[in-house]
Amino acid sequence: MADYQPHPQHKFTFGLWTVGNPGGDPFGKAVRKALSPVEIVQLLSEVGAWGVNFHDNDLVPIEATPAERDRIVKDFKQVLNDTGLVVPMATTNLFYDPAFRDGAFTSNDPKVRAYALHKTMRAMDLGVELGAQTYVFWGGREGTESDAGKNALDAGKRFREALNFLCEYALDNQYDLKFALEAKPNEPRGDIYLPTTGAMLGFIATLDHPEMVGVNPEMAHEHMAGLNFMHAVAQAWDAGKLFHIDLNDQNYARYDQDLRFGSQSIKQAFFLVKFLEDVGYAGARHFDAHAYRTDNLDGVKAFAKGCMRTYLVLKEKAAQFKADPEIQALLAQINADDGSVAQFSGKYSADKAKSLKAYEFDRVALGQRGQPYEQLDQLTIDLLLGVR
Ligand code: DIG
Ligand code: MN
Ligand code: MN
Repeated sequence: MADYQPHPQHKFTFGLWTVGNPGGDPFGKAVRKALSPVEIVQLLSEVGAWGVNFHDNDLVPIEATPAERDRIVKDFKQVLNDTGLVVPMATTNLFYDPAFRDGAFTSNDPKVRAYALHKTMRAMDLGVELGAQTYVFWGGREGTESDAGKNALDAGKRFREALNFLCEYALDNQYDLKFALEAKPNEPRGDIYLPTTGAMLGFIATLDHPEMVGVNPEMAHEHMAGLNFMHAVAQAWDAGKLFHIDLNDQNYARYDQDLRFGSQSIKQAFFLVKFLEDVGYAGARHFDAHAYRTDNLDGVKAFAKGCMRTYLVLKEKAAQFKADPEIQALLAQINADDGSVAQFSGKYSADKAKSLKAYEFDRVALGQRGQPYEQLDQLTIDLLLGVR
């Protein structure tokens, strides 16, 4: 039995805004003292995280003077040095300030669109200065509450123009940065453009530098859209675009809950961890989540430890699944192939099509082949419940 203790090789990361979340919500004010970035890094070091991520204004307040910025960055670098934590990812807050209330890159106001580029370039500089190699774009305000006022085609063109510009900025400055686009279907009321990971994958293909751009799927956001998170991640992986991942948990079809990883949808979390471990995903396991509003600082630490512990428990369950003889025997039976149609697989040829069209199938027999999924799924449940 493993000890489920996090180690750097697990690459567990948290954003400053996650364990630093003071517990405010749309219907209640903060319940916990605000922690400084230095205090947050010290907390993450204490619980065993490998890295810390940030939005520009999580670290440097939007009103900070250049001198204040420099001091904050200096103190942050010092605590990173003291604790050994790294900064794998950075991102821009293009959603909190009122300037972005009609969007940032997709705003109808060209001055806001220009300001969003200005702010993002400076935030990229900060992220690179602190070692980030992945840059996330989450368009929290890139959407509409009424489609009367914004042309969806213009919005897509504006977003594309902004990303093309920023890819060129990264190239021009020899930044070793990969961009990761994060989808979300809606905010409390509005509809966000490019609402799912699948939509983002389609959009990336329209960019000038698609090779620089991937996705940052988030479990809560795909669940909000009623989707299977592991399937979205598998599509991203298949496309070579899984550049980052946001792990948390979420009831289906609810507003973004950003719950502790594995606290709600244990089976979905298992199949996600199994997928990442099966394919050898080597990126950061980023927990974009926060503690219950009911908890104080000890609860925040328990939250962070719980995210990592559950990942490691499920990683062990995935290894048990692979080693379980009964499960593996069922999988062999399920995937049995008598080779009788092997000549039809693979690339097209006119001869292949001709002989396949002429081939005599026993359709009735095809329909009589059942699959033992009930038995297999119960074995999976037994595994997850710890009775196997
Ligand atoms: C919301 O899930 C978004 C923001 O927290 C942030 O921009 C991004 C980074 O993971 N996730
Ligand atoms: Mn979220
Ligand atoms: Mn996220």
